[in-house]
Amino acid sequence: MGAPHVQEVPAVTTTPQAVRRTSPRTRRAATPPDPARALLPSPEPVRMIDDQGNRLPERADYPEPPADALRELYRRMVIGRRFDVQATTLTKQGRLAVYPSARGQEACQVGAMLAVRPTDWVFPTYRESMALVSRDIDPVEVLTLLRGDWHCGYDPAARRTAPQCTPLATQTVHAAGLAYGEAYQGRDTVALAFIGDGATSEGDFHEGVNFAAVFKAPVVFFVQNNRYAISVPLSRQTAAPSLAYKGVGYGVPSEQVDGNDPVAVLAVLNRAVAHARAGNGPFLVEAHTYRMEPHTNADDASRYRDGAEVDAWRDRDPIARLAAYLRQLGVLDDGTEAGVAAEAEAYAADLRARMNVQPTVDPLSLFDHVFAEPTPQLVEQREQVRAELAADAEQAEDDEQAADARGAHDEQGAR
Ligand SMILES: Cc1ncc(C[n+]2csc(CCOP(=O)(O)OP(=O)(O)O)c2C)c(N)n1
Repeated sequence: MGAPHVQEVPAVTTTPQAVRRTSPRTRRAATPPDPARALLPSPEPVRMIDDQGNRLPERADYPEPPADALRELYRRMVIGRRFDVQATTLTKQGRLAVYPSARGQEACQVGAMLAVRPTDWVFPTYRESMALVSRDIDPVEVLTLLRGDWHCGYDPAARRTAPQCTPLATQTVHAAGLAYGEAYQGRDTVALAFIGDGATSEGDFHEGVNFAAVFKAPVVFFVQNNRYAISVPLSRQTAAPSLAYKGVGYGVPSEQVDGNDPVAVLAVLNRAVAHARAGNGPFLVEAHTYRMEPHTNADDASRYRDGAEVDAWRDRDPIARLAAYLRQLGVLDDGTEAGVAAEAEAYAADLRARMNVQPTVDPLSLFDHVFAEPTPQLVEQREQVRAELAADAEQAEDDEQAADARGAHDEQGAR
């Protein structure tokens, strides 16, 4: 998809002095500053365009990303959605074992990838296939795990992208550790960890955030609150007014953003990444969004939510909102929109063609790369599988010879 645009923005200053807006009178009163104030998210999710794509009043704290970055965001969101639809179709054709769709979450998935540098590390969950293709990872490599062929289809070290994590929240601990290590070695790498609303109830999430805060690890914890953890609604997940408060408790500056407003998502994440890169420690962002599709192709979402709710979110579609705004800016017209749509179709056609080729996989490779030093149990299991495969192959050869012999006999009889 071409090189992602990287925008440099100032870091968030979290010193109490910087956030205190005091009149001369209150300054004289010398009220001790409240350090917690600097950590608090905005009372309402940050929005920069409304549901119809009209610009809202500018905010001094979040500079709007430049128009070329927004156009690139749009292009990648359109391709990302087409990829997502194609992947869902591949499950129906038996080409993918399972696919968790990110439809409706395009602003978050793609915005996050435009906010980080190629040298930063990304820690995705099973939901982030769209984000990974937006990071220019080959879509077939991205889907290798979900096809069940291999632990991970891309090289995590080369792509600076951890394998997609299915155990909830474990990636937050990995991100904290990696970010700490990078900073310790004097590098300005940022780690961005994706996390779902449900997974913020997991112990690992809290341990990861706490570790990053205490050791000032440059991590951006990016919570995509898509309102459901499979069938469990947000109301059963937290009583907090925003998941962003979960960062505040650990001393992490936090923000909440309209996750279907692509302009705001990119602006907020740009700032969060700049904050972490500048050595100020972690930052937590909660994006309010919605999972338009079932949890995976194996789920029936109509059993726990009604169609009216889904329809209401359809009206806040992030791609339509951004397209409307870009038209107002004068950087999108019918021609460019058609060009992007054609590019997305070609992308899906190429993915389809390559996913329709049956892969050849060595069953014994299942045991590779699980541990640097395989455990005795793994060595034993590997040997067991090897022996079974060898016995199967021998049996198949015997069967073939017997069939040949029968064939030759029948032929003689017929003469
Ligand atoms: C430790 C652990 N517990 C339970 C599960 C089963 N599980 C898979 S996805 C999921 C829901 C997660 O919801 P959320 O964190 O909101 O992310 P989303 O799927 O909505 O992106 C659960 C409970 C798991 N994968 N790992």
